[in-house]
Amino acid sequence: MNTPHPPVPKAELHLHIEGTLEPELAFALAARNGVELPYASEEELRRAYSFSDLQSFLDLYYALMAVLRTEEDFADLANAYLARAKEQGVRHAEIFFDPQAHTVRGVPIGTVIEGLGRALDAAQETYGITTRLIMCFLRDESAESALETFEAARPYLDRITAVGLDSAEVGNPPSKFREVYALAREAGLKCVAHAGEEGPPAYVWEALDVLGVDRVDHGVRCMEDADLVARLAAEQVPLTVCPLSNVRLRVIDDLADHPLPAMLDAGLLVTVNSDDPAYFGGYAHDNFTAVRDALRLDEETLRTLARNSFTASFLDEETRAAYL
Ligand code: ES4
Ligand code: ZN
Repeated sequence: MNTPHPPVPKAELHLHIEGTLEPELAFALAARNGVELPYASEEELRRAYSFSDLQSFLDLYYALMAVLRTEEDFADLANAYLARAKEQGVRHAEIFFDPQAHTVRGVPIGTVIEGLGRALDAAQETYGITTRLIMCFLRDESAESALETFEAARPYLDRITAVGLDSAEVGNPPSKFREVYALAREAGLKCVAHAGEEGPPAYVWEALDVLGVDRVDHGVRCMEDADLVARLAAEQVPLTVCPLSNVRLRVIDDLADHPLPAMLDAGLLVTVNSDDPAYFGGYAHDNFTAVRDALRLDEETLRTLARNSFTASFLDEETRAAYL
């Protein structure tokens, strides 16, 4: 296809690797591993991608992971993502993974990290993409389970840049994970957390004040609290906003009503990301294009968003400067 405007170079900072599992790869891995999927075809599976809220998505997201079993599966998953990311202008990707979603099925954490690591180690050479890994705790699991997961990951911490917090937000506030975040910080890791997606502004405050996060994932509901917006703007805490995700999970009714422009106007350090692109209808550049069209963003705003993505990254200063 002829591309008159190549996608702007950008960093992807909010991307669940399990959320890049496309139906085609899901069926291929199911066949390879002898796993039965409750869908007759890729088309039938795609028809299930109609979500009413975060939980309805998570149910399918966790169910499809049954096909991920071996190191090779995780390497294939990450390579498929990186190939698409390259086409979308992604030069740097900070990638979430959910170890508990795999260990609960009997897949060792080492299999997950070594498999993803194998693909990521080759990414610079193969795709021209630098990468980081962010290990997420499932907030609807217990604090003890998060602590056990962190201890199981200790031998692999040299492969991990940050810890994160995801899954069902409401009823599972950041403060539940105070202890494991303190351990992660002691071990020299950066900290991020999903907050203010479906949950209230109070959860964003907790992510900042109790967990000490370096970035907030989503954070769109901060706009309901002027004091919180002032704090986030003053400290230039990055927010990794995921526009197509917000629409598909009904966090926002319509992309044309997305608070992204208001967030930029408020002086927030906002980035645009794809979250679970296989499920939400688009990768990084698709999200840029969608907000450009729905919100009539000009070229300068798009350049600001691309620049913010590198500014908000966990790259070392020298590498970041080379991108900016
Ligand atoms: C997620 Cl969109 C979203 N929100 C919270 N947790 C998640 N895990 C994967 N996608
Ligand atoms: Zn997410």
